[in-house]
Amino acid sequence: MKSLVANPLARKALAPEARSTRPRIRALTVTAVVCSLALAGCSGTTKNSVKNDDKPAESGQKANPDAPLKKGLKLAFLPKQINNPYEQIVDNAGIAAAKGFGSSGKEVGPSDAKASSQVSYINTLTQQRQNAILIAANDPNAVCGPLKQAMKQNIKVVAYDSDTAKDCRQIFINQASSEQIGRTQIQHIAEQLHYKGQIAILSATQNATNQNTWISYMKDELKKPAYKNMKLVKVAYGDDDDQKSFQETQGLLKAYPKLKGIISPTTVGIAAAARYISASSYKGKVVVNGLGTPNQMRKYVKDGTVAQFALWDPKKLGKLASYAAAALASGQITGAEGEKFKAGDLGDYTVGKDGEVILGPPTVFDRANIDRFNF
Ligand code: RAM
Repeated sequence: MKSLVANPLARKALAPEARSTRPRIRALTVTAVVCSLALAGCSGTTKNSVKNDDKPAESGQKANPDAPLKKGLKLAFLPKQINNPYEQIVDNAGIAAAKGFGSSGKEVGPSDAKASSQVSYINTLTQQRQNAILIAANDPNAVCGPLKQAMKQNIKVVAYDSDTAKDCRQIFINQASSEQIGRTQIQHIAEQLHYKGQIAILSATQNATNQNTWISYMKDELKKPAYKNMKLVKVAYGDDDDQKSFQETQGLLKAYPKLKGIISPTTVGIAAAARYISASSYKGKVVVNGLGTPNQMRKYVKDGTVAQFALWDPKKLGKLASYAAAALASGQITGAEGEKFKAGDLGDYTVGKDGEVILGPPTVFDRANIDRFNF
C-alpha cells in the first residue's frame, strides 16, 4: 500500500509513518509506542472508554489461517446514517467486494446519526441471521448490548469508521491511526494560520466516537508550545446534518468575530462550512480545513474557499471491512492480536491490539492534486 500524500507541506506535517513505504506496519508500531508514552487507551476510536478486563465473546475460539474463505456469506453494512455520501461510498465498495468473493452484502440504516438510531437495525439483522454485521457506530455504548446479542448467536461484528466498545465487536477497521488524524488536523491548520489566532471545531454528533477521539488528540496537540498563540474557542456540533452544520458555521462566525479557522473532521461538516463561507464575506479570510471527499470539496478548492483538506480512500475502507468480516465468518481469524488475513488486492493485514486493523495513512488534497481523485 502506498502513501498518497502529494502536498509537500503536508508531507512535512504528517507523522513519520505516513511517509514510509511500509506505512501500515510502521503506523501500528509508532501508534503503539506513542500511545504507551503519552495517552492511555489508544484503542480504536474509543479513547479511555473501554474496560480492559472484558473478553470478546469469541475469545474461546481458535483461528484457522488456512480455512478457505466461505462463499454465500451474508454481510450487512450499518452506516452512521444512510444518506451520508461518504458512508455510501464505503458501503458500496464493501458490498462490491463481497460479491467479488462469492458472497453478498447489503446496506441498511437510519436517516440520522443519533446515539440509539442503529439499535433496531441491529436487532433486525440478528433476527435475519446475517453472517456479519459491519457497523460505523454512532455511539460506543448504545449499540453495545444488541451487538453482544448478535455475537452470542455467532454473528460476526466488525466496526469500521467509528468504533464501539471493544468487547462489543470482534474487529475495528480504523481508517488510519486516530492519533495521526487528530494531530495532523491541528498541524495543517496551524501552518495555514502561521501558528496564530482563534480556531473552532465543527464536529459531527456529540457522541461520535471517531470524531471525539480525533478531537481529544487535537486538544492534546494544541498543548504544545508551538501553538501558544492559537486558541480553540469552541467545539460545535453539526450532527452530520448538512443544514445544521451550515447553521453552526454561521453561528460560530457570528459568535467569534476574531475566528481565523475552522477544522471540520467530518465530510458532512466541512462541505457545509465551505458552502457557507464561499458565499460570505469570510471567504479568503477564514481558513477551513478538515476531512472531506474530493468530489464534495472540489468546487470550494477551485473557488479558493478551501486550500487543503484530508481523507483516506473510503472505497478501500469498505473493501477491507468486507474481507475482515468474511475472514471472521470463515474462521480464518477471531479478532485476536497478531492474526493475519488477506484483503484481496489490498494485500495482507494483521490484527493489532484490541482487535484494531489500520487501513493506512490519509491523503491530503489541494488544488494541485484534487483532480486526480474521483470519490
Ligand atoms: C463523516 C462521518 C464519518 C467520518 C467522515 C470523515 O462522513 O462522520 O464517520 O469518518 O465524516
